[in-house]
Amino acid sequence: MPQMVIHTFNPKPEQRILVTSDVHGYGHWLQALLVQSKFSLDDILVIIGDLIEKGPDSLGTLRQVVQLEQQSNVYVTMGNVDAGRLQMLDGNPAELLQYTDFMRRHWGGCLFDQMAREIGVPLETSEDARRFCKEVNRYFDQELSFLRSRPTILETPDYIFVHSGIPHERLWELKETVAWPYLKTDLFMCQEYCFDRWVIVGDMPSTLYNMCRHDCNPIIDHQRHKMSIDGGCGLKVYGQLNMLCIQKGGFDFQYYDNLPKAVIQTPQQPSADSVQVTYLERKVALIQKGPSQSLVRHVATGRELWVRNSWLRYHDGQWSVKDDYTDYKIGVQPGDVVSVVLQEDGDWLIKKDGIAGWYTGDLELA
Ligand SMILES: [Mn+2]
Repeated sequence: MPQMVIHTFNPKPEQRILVTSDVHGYGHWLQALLVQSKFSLDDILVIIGDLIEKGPDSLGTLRQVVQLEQQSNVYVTMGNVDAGRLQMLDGNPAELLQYTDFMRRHWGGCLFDQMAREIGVPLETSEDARRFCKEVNRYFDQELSFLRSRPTILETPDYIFVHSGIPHERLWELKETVAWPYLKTDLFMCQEYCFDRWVIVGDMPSTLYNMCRHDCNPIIDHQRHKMSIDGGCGLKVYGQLNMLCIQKGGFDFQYYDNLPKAVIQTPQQPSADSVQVTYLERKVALIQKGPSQSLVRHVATGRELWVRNSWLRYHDGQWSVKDDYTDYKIGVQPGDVVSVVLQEDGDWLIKKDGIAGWYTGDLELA
């Protein structure tokens, strides 16, 4: 069980603090975002956990961050996924094998898969898995020691950085407890506690809090002093890697995604009202089936929306959406440069300023 560890640092007054989280194997996005935000030795960089899994290169990303962290101005905390993989290496090899197999089928691979290939150990049988667990610590000592030594919490006089959340600010009471509740907590932004210092978390894509549309931008709660910055990098087709910039007590942010860019040709007014259904509460009731879209009622909220039929699933007498869905129509002007997420029945799902929605006009791919 990972133990709660707190590290402290003191930024200089006026020093810029850049904060990102949940890189999930997208090291090349992190690199692009560091260039985009002009990160230098004058700044501080904080990465709030979940470096690996789901993206294309977990091992490469881990190594990239190991290198980066050798700079004295870079701080990296533990994420639940990072901690989960470390626990698997110390646990039952059969479980590790089962997990690797699952990740190969659903995500095209994982950290263990990459590591096994690099050592040249197959990872197919329980005998292989036992051998892998023995060899892996020796071969990947630098990477795994780095991951094992990540703190749970980073604190400064004004900020607390933690992967998923904390129940209150009395950090001394949390010391030497099990770290799990702070690496994985439910809906931290909905929890009532108000903090004096700002608490900044990742872990859950911020869009999952939004009832109306796909919004990947950080959520800033000025009343409770907390902020959720996970842009859904690697987890959402419309996701992005967010970089929060803290300077002189103010907040600003940038993001990176590598979606194709396009120029808007036709103006479109935004929807006055819209609904987002996410995988957290995906059940819907069918009201009216149409040829390409159907009218449904979202079971959790009672709100009605039209859903494209290709997003609808029927299983065991229950309708649901296969993935996050919104009926939001995005507001755009000719000349706007947008990211193109996907095309469906001649309509586009596009993203502008971190918010994704449907567009029925013409666009020109850049
Ligand atoms: Mn996480």
